[in-house]
Amino acid sequence: MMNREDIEAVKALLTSPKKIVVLPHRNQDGDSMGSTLGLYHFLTQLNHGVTVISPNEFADFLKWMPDSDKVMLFEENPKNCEPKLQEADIIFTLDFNALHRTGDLFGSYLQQLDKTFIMIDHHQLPDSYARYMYSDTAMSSTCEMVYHFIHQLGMEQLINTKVATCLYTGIVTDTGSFRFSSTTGTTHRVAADLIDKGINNAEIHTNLFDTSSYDRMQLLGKALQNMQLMPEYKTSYITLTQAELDAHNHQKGDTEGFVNYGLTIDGIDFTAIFIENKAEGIIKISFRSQNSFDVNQFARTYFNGGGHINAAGGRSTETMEETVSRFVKIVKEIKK
Ligand SMILES: [Mn+2]
Repeated sequence: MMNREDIEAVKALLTSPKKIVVLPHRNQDGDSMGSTLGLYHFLTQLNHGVTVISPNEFADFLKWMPDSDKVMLFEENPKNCEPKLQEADIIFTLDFNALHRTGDLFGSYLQQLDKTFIMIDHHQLPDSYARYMYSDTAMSSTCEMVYHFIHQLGMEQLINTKVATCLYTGIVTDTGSFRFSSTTGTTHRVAADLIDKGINNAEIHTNLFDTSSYDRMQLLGKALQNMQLMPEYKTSYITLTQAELDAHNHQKGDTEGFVNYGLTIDGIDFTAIFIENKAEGIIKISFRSQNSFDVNQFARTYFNGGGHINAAGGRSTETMEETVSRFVKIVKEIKK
C-alpha cells in the first residue's frame, strides 16, 4: 500500500486534468509494459493527457497489447519525446526504482528535470528521486501494485478490459505464470478479479508464450546444448555468443525465459545466462535462484546489477570467456 498521506496527495493531484508521462525501464518486459499501459488506460479515462515513453524499442511479443503502437521511443526519437517530458506535470516511473534503469543517457536527462515523480515498483533499494513512492519488494509484480494503487484511489470501477488485460499480462509474466514464490493468495485474487472484468485470459497466454518463430526454437536448442552444470555447487549456466544469435536470426525478445531452463534440472538452485551483445560491447547476464540464495545481492556485488532475491540481472564489459571464468571462480568461492 502507498501510505495514507501520499495516496491523498496523489488523489488530489489527479482531480484536475494533467499532462502525464508514464515511464517503464529499458529493455521492457511484460510487467513494465503491462503496468505502464495499464496505468495509461486508467488515467486517460480521467481526462489526463497521457504519454507512455519507452526508453528503447520493445520486443515483438508485447506488440499485441492495447495501444502499444502509441508508445513513444526515447532512444529512437528523442526530439519527439523531449517536449512531452518538458511539459509534463507528473512523471510516473513503473517497474524500476533508479533513473539509470532507463539507460545512461535517458537517466541523466531525467535526473535534471524538475518534475513531480511518482514511483510504483517492487525492486529492492529504491533511489530517492520520487516525490511519492509506492515501493514493496514483497509484491509479485508492478502490475499487481497498480491494481492496488487504483483500489486505494477508490477508482476500481475504472478497471475496464483494457486496463485488466495489461495488468494481467504483467502478473503472468513476472510470476512465471503463477509459479514463483512471490505469487500470493492476493495475487491470485487480483488475477481472478481481472478475469472477471471480461479479459480473454487464454488468448493473453497464447499471445505471450505460443508465438515463437522456428528461429527462436532453434536458438533455444542451441542454448540448452550450451548449458553447463556445476552439480557440486548446485549451479548451472548457459552462454550465447553474438555469432550464435546471428546464426539464428536473433530478434529482440527471442531469449526471453531461456534462463529459467537452468533451474529445471534436478538438484540445481542457482543458474545464469550470459548473452553477448556486440553492439553495446557487453555480456548481458540474468540470474535465477530457488530458495534463499540471494541473486540480487550476487548481481550487485559481482556483476553491476540487481533485482530481486530470486531473479536479477547484471552485465560485464569483459569478454564472454573472461566473464564466465570469473563467474565460475566466484561460485566456487561462495557456494562451497
Ligand atoms: Mn516487475
